[in-house]
Amino acid sequence: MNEIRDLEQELMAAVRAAGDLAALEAVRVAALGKKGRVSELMKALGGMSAEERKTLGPLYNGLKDRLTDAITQRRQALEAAALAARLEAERVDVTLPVRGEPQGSIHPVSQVMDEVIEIFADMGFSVAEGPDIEDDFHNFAALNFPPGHPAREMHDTFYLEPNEAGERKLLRTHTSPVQIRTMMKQKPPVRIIAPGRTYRCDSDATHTPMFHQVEGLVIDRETHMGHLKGCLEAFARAFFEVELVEMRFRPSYFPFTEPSAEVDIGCAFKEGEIAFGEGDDWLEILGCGMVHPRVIANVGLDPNEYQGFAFGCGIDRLAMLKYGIPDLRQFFYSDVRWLRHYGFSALDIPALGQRGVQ
Ligand code: 2NM
Repeated sequence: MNEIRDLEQELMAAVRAAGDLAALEAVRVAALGKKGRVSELMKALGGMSAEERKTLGPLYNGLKDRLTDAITQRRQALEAAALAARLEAERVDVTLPVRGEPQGSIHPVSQVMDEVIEIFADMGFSVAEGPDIEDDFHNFAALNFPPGHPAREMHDTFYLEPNEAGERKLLRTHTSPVQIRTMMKQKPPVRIIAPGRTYRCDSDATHTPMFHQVEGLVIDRETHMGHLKGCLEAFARAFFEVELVEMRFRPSYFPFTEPSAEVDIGCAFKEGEIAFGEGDDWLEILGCGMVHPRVIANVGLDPNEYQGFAFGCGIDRLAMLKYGIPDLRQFFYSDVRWLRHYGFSALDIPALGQRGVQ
């Protein structure tokens, strides 16, 4: 009897002393495994007299049950402790900033591009893109530039070396070739804007050889100048964030539109600042017109069936106007002090939430 009690005390002490799950498992196997000490005792019952079995059986069974309970409890305690230790070790302070103070900023040209895209996306336009290196057909011929038109000449267009066939590729001088490509592969209705880089061999205080444009195009069966005016007015109100924008459509000329117009918005200059919307002055913001029937035909559509409008404006100029940046050339100096002053936070989502297209 004493031996059983001593064995129980010894095994219980071993259970309590087990410092981790592996040690506890070793204790369990040594006591209750196939060849464990308690299992061996149980096996020995078989060779005993009925009398002995009657007294020792319940004692062994009691020992086995209490030991099993003790091991289970110890295992749960060790598992809980292991989990707590892991949680402590892997603790994340969710209040810590991910990268400390944000570094760098969004360039005003990128900011304005995002704003313009968002406004037209709200009106159902999608964004189209095309190559910066173009051919004469997409950049000029399809757009109804007559041979010998001044814009084709060397001083305006950057030409690449001619290939064996004598064809010269060029850097696109506007994003209109994207419109041509879109009309040639997509059945009307077409409603796209094409933002991107454009290139002209021109450099002074108000021109850089690379600049940014966004052009828009709508082609459908009955699209007319009323749609054009409504669309541009909605854009101007959203972009300049004013309820009322006076607009003036001045007759103009582009080879690819007929009629063509340049668009001014009302403004006032006071104390060195511009107020957009109304006033005594006008600011030119974009060019536009109804797509020339010859352009429609050049992309393989029937001009008697389809018509539409297009517009184009310089992003750099829009950015200068909206954010009061005096010199265009500063855009391209990559001066971090300038960017710190004029740049935008990456989290500064285009501020059009409240005043978007209505
Ligand atoms: C402008 C002004 C007016 C224009 C026209 C086209 C196309 F491909 F449909 F013919 N794309 N962009 C356009 C029209 C561009 O920029 C001042």
